[in-house]
Amino acid sequence: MKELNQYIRLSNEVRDALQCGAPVVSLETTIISHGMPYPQNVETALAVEDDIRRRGVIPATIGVLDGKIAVGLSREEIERIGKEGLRATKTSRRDLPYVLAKGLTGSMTVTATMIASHLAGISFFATGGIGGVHRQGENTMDISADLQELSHTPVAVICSGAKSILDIGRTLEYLETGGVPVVGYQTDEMPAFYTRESGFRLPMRVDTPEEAASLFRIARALSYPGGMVVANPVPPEDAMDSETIDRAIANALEDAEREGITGKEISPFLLARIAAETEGDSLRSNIALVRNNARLAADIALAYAKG
Ligand code: PSU
Ligand code: MN
Repeated sequence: MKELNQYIRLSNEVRDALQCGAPVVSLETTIISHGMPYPQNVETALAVEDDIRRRGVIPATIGVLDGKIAVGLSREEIERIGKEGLRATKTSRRDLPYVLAKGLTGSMTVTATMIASHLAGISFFATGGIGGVHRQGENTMDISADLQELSHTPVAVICSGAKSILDIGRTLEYLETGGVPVVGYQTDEMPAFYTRESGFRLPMRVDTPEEAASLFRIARALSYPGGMVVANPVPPEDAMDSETIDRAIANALEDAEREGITGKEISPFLLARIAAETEGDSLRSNIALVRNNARLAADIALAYAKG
């Protein structure tokens, strides 16, 4: 392990890869602790790492352990965060100094993973979906810090859009205001995580990893401070039926309202309800899309490294 400073360490494998300019893809841990149940969460995290390695790219799963950000978790460390589950502190930008100061076990959101990736020198990050503007967000002001981070931190996030537990239209408006390119991968539409369609068209599309890499390269050349979203729809065979998922989401939102769930608890609550109601179909779809995003992120990182 190499310490970048007192609060962040890189695994030897990640450090060596970055030192010689080899492609690296980062991965978040909130999806492990809060997004999926044990043991599927750990199995998925390890499968995703394998998917990336098989393409000759180094994976860097990122979390907070014992008061340090660890970039490149070992299998045992992934297992530890997976077993902690909801007991791990879901860590976004505002939480990070506190979690480090208290020596807590923290799982990192998209926001926190972007921060750590950038500190380490990693440009590509694969996950399932980003946070966004919540439904009723115009009243509650519940807008994920992920959206602000995307306009501040130069990391490309390869994901399947945002879940329709969120207000996808307002999420796209917010990203536009923040100057964040949101580019469809082989699609003209923003995907809605479990489904390939959301009804919201995207003004940008790329069809190859090379094109995605060139967009990122140009944004760097223009000194853009922020990152970008590469929106990669779930493979057709793993997509959910939109009626089934819409019904599950509507029921989950009602439950959340009735039980008074708000703030950082809302997304994990909705995810668990949806998985229960769809009897695991949503979990299967979730696993498939994350692995698909990891493979695409690896291909983009490879294309970027070739220059
Ligand atoms: N969306 C998902 N699964 C997740 C998350 C989002 O489909 O696990 C996690 C990600 O870590 C994301 C975070 O960064 O939730 C957003 O949380 P909030 O809305 O509290 O910012
Ligand atoms: Mn929130």
